[in-house]
Amino acid sequence: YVTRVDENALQGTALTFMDPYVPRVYDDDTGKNGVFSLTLLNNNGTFEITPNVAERSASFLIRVRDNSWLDFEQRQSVQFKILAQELGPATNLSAMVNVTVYINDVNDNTPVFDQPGYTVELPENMTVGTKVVQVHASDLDTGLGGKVRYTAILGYLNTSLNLNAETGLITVATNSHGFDRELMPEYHLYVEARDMDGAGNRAQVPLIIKLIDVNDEVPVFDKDLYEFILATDLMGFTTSAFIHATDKDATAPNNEVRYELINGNYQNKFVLDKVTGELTVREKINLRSKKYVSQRRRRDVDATPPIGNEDDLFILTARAYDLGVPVRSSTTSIRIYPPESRKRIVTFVVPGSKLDKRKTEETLSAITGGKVYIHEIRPLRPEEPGAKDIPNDNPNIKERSVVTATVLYDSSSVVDISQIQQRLSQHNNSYSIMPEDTTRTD
Ligand SMILES: [Ca+2]
Ligand SMILES: [Ca+2]
Ligand SMILES: [Ca+2]
Ligand SMILES: [Ca+2]
Repeated sequence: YVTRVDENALQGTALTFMDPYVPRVYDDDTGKNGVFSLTLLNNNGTFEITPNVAERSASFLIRVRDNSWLDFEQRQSVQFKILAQELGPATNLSAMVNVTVYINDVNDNTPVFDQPGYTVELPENMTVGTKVVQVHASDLDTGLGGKVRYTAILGYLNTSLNLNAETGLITVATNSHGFDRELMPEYHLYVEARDMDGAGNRAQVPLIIKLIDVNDEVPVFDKDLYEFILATDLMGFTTSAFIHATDKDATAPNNEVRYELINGNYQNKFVLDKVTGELTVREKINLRSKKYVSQRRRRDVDATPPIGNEDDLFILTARAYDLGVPVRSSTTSIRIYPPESRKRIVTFVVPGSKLDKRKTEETLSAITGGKVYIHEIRPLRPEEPGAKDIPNDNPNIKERSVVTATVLYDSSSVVDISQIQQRLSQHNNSYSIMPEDTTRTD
């Protein structure tokens, strides 16, 4: 007898025998001599036969009793015998027949990846085409049930990766992939494989991409401009004088910051601590010598003394650099004012949109009686508080600007009202004291 059964066939599944196999047994004896039993030999309890006892003639039925042997991946067939044994007291004749049951393969295995997980290390600045990893999964089933395709990458930034469905090769899909060591040290994704050529059973495996920090962040100073005032003894400052920059890189030495003065420190009057960023005075500052030097530098400038003591102002440029490769750096300005200075950050609302920075500084200096250093000039937005405070009935005033400046007062501030009055009288409106541009100034 020969037949086929699906693997994993459930208990009770009957074997069907097709022509020429007729599931029938008979014994031509009559009476008790025609009574016989039917048993299965050597099938490990996989099948059972009914009836167990018959007389003269019977159709038999073989059913699955225990399907643990019906695993195509273990064996392709089960072979056993049927024994028909007479039971009469005076006779002991028997017959045996071979049965071969071939097992049909069923797609009962999911693909299995070669590794429980894939972990790779890549630099955060990897570029398009960079190989991430090649995954592989196999499937025990035969035919289409064992044909594996790699069908998906799942998880955050999965669209930044390409997956070859045939080979399992994963590459970086774009230069702007978004993997950033400063945002996350590692990214957890999954790779999916399916049998039936991509339409069947699914399997997933973790893919962990660990990013290696690259020196792609520049140290950035907390401020564009640092201002310090010399103490009266000219040996230090009125406050501790630190500059500070932050480097967002994730690891050292890419985020280790050092400081240096790169401009303005004539005669090495100032010392900048390389590590802490603290600015100190090397030895007592001689202001007159600085005046002398700067007067010599600009002796062709007009003889009128500037308002305040501009000559006593030191302007340094400092650089913050990291210890990564390649080195990245940025700069900031440091202004050091003479002793007795009183400085205020003041925001002025000024008519006009194209202000001349130097002339505006002069005008604001005349009005405030201090020395004005402009940081920023920008247009006044209509919704800003200051926008409402200026009357709109003057047809000449269409645009206004916001000027942010440091106003520096030394021990003797002078406001010359007559100078302001003179500017007012030269023009019929009060706003014309501001020099809007070179053609309309004064
Ligand atoms: Ca199978
Ligand atoms: Ca399969
Ligand atoms: Ca860096
Ligand atoms: Ca980095």
